[in-house]
Amino acid sequence: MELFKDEKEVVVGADFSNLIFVCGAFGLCTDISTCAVYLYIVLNVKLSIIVPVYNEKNTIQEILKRLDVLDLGVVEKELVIIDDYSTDGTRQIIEGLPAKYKKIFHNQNQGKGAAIRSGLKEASGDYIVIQDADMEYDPNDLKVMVDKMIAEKLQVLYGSRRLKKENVQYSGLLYYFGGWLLTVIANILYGQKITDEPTCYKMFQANFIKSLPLQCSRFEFCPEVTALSALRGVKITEVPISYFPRHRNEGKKIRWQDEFVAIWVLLKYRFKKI
Ligand SMILES: Nc1nc2c(ncn2[C@@H]2O[C@H](COP(=O)(O)OP(=O)(O)O)[C@@H](O)[C@H]2O)c(=O)[nH]1
Ligand SMILES: [Mg+2]
Repeated sequence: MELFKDEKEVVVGADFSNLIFVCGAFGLCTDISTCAVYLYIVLNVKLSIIVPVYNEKNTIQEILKRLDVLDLGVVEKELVIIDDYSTDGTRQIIEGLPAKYKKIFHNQNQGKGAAIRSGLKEASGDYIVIQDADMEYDPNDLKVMVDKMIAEKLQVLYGSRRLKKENVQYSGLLYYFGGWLLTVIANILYGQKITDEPTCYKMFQANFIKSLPLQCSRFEFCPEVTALSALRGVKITEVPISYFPRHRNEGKKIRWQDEFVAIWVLLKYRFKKI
């Protein structure tokens, strides 16, 4: 009975998409007890958004504002911010944030992958996604992603920049070609059918990603998590997402050398015993 009381409150106070979601839940149920269990699951889901940050004083406040107003409906959200020893004033901004954010401070710069691994230890959500501290991605896409994760009981879901035809801008030809090449290599080596391997928006069931033996420290988080997921038998699903690329002079830190590291990581895991 408690469940139905909760459900009523959610429907009354929810936006239209929540209503559809909850009605969808009813539609899937064959009997009242399955329905109660389904609703219980949906109403207790939390998404942890891990934000690795390094020297992003121009964008950190704006991206956090966008994440604050992001409405995930019945899904609760948790923000885990990792400052990777920023030296441009970003650290002081993060120190001054209210306690509702989970904050982690590295005492030396270790790289995006190391920051994500620190974030994973603190994340308490059922689902986990990575959000860069720049403005290249639109947090509103996270709602579509988490709803799909739940509805289709996925373990891994990538947001693909290539699947959205309106995304015509790229940070540069090298970035575009580099991303394409990594995608092709991942598909060939791991039998995937994805269109955007190095996307930042990678969402996981928390238990799944926490069980992976991640070792990355820098940008090789992406190829490592793709390789390890595939080796666990996951066929990665994608949804189209928006993309607003930034350039080197706007703070983009990934460099062409990182492309070779990423290729090496994809090759290494394919032929390594883990
Ligand atoms: N923790 C941490 N994050 C980093 C580091 N370098 C870059 N980042 C973060 O990683 C994200 C992505 O960086 P970016 O240069 O835009 O490369 P992208 O992966 O192509 O988007 C941003 O949020 C950066 O602040 C680093 O050394 N440590
Ligand atoms: Mg970025």
